[in-house]
Amino acid sequence: MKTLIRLIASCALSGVLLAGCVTDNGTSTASVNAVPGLGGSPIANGTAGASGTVPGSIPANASFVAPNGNDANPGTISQPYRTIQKCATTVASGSTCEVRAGTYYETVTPNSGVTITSYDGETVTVDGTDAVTGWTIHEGSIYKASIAMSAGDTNQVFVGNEMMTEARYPNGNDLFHVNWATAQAGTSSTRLVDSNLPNVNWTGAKVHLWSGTDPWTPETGAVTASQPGQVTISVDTSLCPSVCATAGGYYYIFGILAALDTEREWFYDPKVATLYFWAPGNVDPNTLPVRAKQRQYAFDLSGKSKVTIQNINLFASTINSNASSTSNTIDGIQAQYVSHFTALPGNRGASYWIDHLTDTGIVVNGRGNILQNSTIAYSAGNGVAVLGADNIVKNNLIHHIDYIGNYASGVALAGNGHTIQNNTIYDSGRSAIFPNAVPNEAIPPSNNNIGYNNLYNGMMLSRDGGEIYDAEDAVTGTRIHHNWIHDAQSLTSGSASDFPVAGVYLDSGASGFEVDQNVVWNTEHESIYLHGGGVSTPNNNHVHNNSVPDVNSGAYIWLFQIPNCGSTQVSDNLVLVPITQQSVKPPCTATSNGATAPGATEMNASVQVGCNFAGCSSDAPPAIVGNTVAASIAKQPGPLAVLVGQTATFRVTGAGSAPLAYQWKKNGIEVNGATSTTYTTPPATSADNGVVFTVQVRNAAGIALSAPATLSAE
Ligand SMILES: [Ca+2]
Repeated sequence: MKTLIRLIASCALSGVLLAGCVTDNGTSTASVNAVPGLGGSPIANGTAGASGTVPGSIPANASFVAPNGNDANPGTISQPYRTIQKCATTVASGSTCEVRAGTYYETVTPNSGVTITSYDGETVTVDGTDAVTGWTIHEGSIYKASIAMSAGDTNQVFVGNEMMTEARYPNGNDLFHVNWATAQAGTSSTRLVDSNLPNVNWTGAKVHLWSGTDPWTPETGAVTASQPGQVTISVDTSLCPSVCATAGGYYYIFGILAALDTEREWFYDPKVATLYFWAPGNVDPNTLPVRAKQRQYAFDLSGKSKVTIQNINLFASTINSNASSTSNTIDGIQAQYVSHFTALPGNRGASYWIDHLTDTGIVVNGRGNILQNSTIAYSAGNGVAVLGADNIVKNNLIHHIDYIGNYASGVALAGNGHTIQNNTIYDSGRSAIFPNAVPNEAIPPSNNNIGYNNLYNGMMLSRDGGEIYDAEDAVTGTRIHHNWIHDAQSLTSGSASDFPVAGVYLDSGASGFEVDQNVVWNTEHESIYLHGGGVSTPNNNHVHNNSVPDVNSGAYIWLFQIPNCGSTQVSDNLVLVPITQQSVKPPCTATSNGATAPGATEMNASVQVGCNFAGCSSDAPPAIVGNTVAASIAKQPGPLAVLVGQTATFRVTGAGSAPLAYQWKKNGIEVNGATSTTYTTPPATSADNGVVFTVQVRNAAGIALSAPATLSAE
């Protein structure tokens, strides 16, 4: 490690090409030396769907679909079908549906063996929404429209492609920087006390809690009575005090017209089939492209085999499959807002922390299916649900997922024999990857290959979890290897702030995993955590040849409450903070770990980590020089919205060896005297709306620039 002096921190964000940096547009300084134990470069060259349609190459057995077509047509290029469904259920196995540019509002259930692709690279979108029209004034700036939507909790309203907010208290639009209300003294498991609560009758509303002594999941309940400054709630209390309404805990209220009090908010009343909406800018929504989600699936491959879906965009809808789906290929899709729900559980009595693990995101079920070269963004639940056996999820970009914050994940991985490789997964409410036995507890997630993924900004809305997390499963042959795992940081401090927010977390006796050749940094608490949970079966985990370029006091490998090590070994890990064994008697084997240990010897700069198209790259691991770690950004400053006349305080969490120096910048220009971890602006003027702040963090070994944080001032 002593040869590593050049900086490799913050490549993607610095705006300055440093040695070892590869930018999103594919330019590279190409001066990366092998960096034992740290390296690996996200390679950015080209766009998703590189293996897709070759322009001008039309198979002889192709039929055509176009927005100006007609399903009574023969499906030729001059007389195309109108719907993808007509084509995909008319043509024989082995045929191709070439879809012309346009947006299609349907759920397609194709014949087996059919390929569905965009024609000649044209832009094709299958959209789960329908237009909402016929708005009349309800009251003030609130309009209403008659529409039949779901009576459940999956409704979603857009203006164009922009998601609106289901009316709530307190107001806030950001899915991850949630504007929580805080319960006050007097709160109990069945009563929320808050003197800030607006004095309206909340009876009949829903309440969403992130609260308790160990709030590893949120949960949703009902408001059954309302008084000034407090409400009575009906919610599952079986996990109290871990997950439970309590003073200091967080909550918001929604699902009631009384919460609709600002622009962008909507409320749907299924009893009268009416949608209420306060449009952005207080305008008449008849002048806007208001859309409501009406279909869960763009494609349903249940029971289908050998279907290929290629180079198609999805909006507000996803792709489903079931245990009988085999050998299907999903390639080069761009999917936004794949799944949405608001209540945990959706069905009262279900286990809310594992709700929607199998029915959200792109559902890859059955056997021998492939999802590749695709981008999947924005989901309340999973990015991808993998079930069944022997499926492949590779070279995908998955981000802004699990904004509900339960166990739904970037990739929720049930079953066995799957390969999850070269994916970039960032900005997740809890885990990036969750190998798990749900829903079939009899099938542990064995023989899964989780490698070469770039996983970061996980655990944003959770506690007591990790970027890769498993609980209780006894597996064989599952390997977690050659991944970058970094910046797992809860966005909101509060109860249980000192609980694990880890890189790899094998919980409650999870056993049989091999964890090797990973590079783990800037995780909030614990880098790799083996929690035996007092389970007496052998722990049998093998943690070796990982590198942890992190000097934070919490950046250790932790073995806790393991009464039976079995074959567990922790060896050859490059760590700067000593490994901790606690309530492990006798201690498990731990040899050759430290600043001179071999570490992730195979992670040199030629190793591709994450996916390989625009948007896949991230900050690279910070350099280690001797025992010094270069500066980096552990927690990025978030966007802030204030009223004109108010100040705004931006915050960053830097990492690396002390001392760290900070310099905030406004639109790229240094702000005089703004040199700490926080920066408070002067009172905002309307001219400050849209101003971008960044912060540079520096130490003797390196320099890092944060992602931009925008100030909104209205
Ligand atoms: Ca509101």
